[in-house]
Amino acid sequence: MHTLAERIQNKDERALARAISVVENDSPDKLELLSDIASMNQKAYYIGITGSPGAGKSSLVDRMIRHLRNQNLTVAVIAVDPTSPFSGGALLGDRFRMHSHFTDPGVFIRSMATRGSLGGLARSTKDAIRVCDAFGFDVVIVETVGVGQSELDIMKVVDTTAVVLTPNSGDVLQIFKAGIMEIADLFVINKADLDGVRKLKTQLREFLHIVDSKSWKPPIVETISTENKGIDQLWEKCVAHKHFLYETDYGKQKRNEQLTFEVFELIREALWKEVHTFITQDETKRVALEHITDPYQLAREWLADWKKGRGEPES
Ligand SMILES: Nc1nc2c(ncn2[C@@H]2O[C@H](COP(=O)(O)OP(=O)(O)OP(=O)(O)O)[C@@H](O)[C@H]2O)c(=O)[nH]1
Ligand SMILES: [Mg+2]
Repeated sequence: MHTLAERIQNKDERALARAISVVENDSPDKLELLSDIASMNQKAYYIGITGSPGAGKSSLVDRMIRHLRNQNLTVAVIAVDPTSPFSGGALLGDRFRMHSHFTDPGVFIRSMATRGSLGGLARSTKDAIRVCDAFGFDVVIVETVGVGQSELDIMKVVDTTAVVLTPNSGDVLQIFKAGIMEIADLFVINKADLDGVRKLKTQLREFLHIVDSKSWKPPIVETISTENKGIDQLWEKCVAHKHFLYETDYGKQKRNEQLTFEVFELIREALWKEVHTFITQDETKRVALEHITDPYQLAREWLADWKKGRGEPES
C-alpha cells in the first residue's frame, strides 16, 4: 500500500494534504495512490456549489460548514480556481472567508489551481474529492466558478449540484448559455436581501419549464449568507436530493451513469498519456511536429505506429 494511503487511513491530516499535492502535480505514483485510496471506505456525500464570480459561494460554504459542524458532521472543502496558475487570489479570499474554521480538526479546506497536468483541473479535483472521502469526511463540498467546461465536468462527480444566483445580475441567461441549467439539482438565490428576488424566481421557473427535469424538480432556495439565513433550508433540500439519488430508480441510474462516465474518462486519460509519451519520446516525431502539413495523415500514421508497437494489428 502507498504510504500516504496508509497514513490517510490513520487520519494523518498532513498525509491528506500531501496526497492532494500528488494528485495536483500529477506525480508518477498518482495512480498507485489513487487505486489504494479507491479501495478504502468511501461514503461521503459530495456537494458542488457553482455560480458566477462573487455570487456568495464562499460565504455560503462558510455558513454550511458551521451548520454541518453543529450536527457533528465533518467537512472537507475544495475550492477550485480555474483562472490562476498558482493558488493565488481565490485561496486568499477563501482563507479569509472560511478562516474561522482553521483550527477545527473536523474541517479541511484546500484550494486547487490549474497545473500542467495532462488530465487537467477537473480530473485532479475529482481525485482530490476521493482522497478527502477516503480520509473519512462526512461531507465534501466543491466550490467552483461556473464558467467553463471544466466546471461542468467536475459537477459530473458530485451527488448534488447547487447553482448560486443573485438578484438583478443577469445570471440566469449566463448559466443557461453555459449549459449549467441542465446539471443543477437545486438553485440558491443568494443575496436575497437585495431587490429583484421575485423576478429572478419567475425567470428561473420559466427556464425550468424548458429543461426536462425528469423526476427531480430542482427546488429554489433563498439565502442571505451574510445574515446566516436560509442555510437550514438549503441543507434540507440537499438531503432530500441525496435521498432521491440513493432511493429512486432514476437516482440510481444517474449515479451509475456518472460512474460509467468516470471509467471512460480514466481510460481516456491513461491512453492519452501513453500515446503522448510515445510521440514525444521519439526525436523524429518531435521534429515532424514542427513541420506538419496534414494533421489527419500524421495522426493516422502515428496511431498505427503506436498500435504496432503494442503488438496490435493496424486498423
Ligand atoms: N448583500 C449580500 N451580500 C452578500 C451575501 N452573501 C455574500 N455577500 C457578499 O458578496 C461578496 C462575495 O462573496 P463571496 O462569498 O466571496 O462570493 P464567491 O461567489 O465565493 O466569489 P468568488 O469565489 O470570487 O467567485 C462578499 O463581499 C460578500 O460579503 C448576501 O447574502 N447578501
Ligand atoms: Mg469564492
